[in-house]
Amino acid sequence: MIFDSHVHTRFSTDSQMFIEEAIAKAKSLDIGIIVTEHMDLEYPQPEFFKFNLDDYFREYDRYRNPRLRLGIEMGMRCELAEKSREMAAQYPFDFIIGSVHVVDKKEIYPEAFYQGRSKKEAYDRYFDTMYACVKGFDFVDTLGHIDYICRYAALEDPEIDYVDFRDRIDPILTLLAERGQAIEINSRRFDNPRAVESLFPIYRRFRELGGQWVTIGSDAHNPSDIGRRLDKALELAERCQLRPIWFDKRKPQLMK
Ligand code: HSO
Ligand code: ZN
Ligand code: ZN
Ligand code: ZN
Repeated sequence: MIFDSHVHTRFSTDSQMFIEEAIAKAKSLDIGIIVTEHMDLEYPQPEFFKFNLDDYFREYDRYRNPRLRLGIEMGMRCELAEKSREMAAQYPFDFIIGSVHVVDKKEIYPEAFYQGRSKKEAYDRYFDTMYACVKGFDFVDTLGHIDYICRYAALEDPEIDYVDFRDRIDPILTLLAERGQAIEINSRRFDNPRAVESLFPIYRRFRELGGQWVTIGSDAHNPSDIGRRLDKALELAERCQLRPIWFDKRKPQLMK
């Protein structure tokens, strides 16, 4: 079965989706989903991207079944690694995504982050931060959306050209591969064929460096995005000979 392993419902402060809506949509597509609510500790706006984990498991436990698993998307900051590790151990997550949303205490949005920096400077800083985070967050199951920075960059060409950043990307991929961690293929930008093509050399390199596993997620914040463009993500995995997996009780499960 295909799993959409990146879905945000109402415990995420930026989603209004009811879990029942997510379940209905997944059922209509005949796919499984993993709910992965946002938890960004010490976010620049402290009230954003947090939720109560006791409430989460109390309210959603009854929806848990073989096609619906409960996870989390942790915003990674290297100084939060130990606190995050404890959180991961304290709750019965099926799956943990580690994502970089914040660099140098700033959201990676044009106004906050670029400030006169060139694309090369800004993206280098993003990847250096990602490497430091991946080092500390050795317990996460997958690295979320490596191309997150492309979403909001106010650049004519926001894509990551692998050859321009290989010295920074390779250490990240090597570390994940060595530890047997997965990397996510996030399909959110996959309506744009340029986005898919520019990511191809990165995932192919992951395979070359010994990486084996990918998780697949739409990053849906509303029902209509659930499962969207997962076919393109699966196609990319196939081209790179990476195996799509999902997680149950923190254990990798082969898709199909
Ligand atoms: N809502 C965006 C940005 C975000 N920032 C998440 C922090 N956490 C990603 O879905
Ligand atoms: Zn979000
Ligand atoms: Zn994210
Ligand atoms: Zn997300």
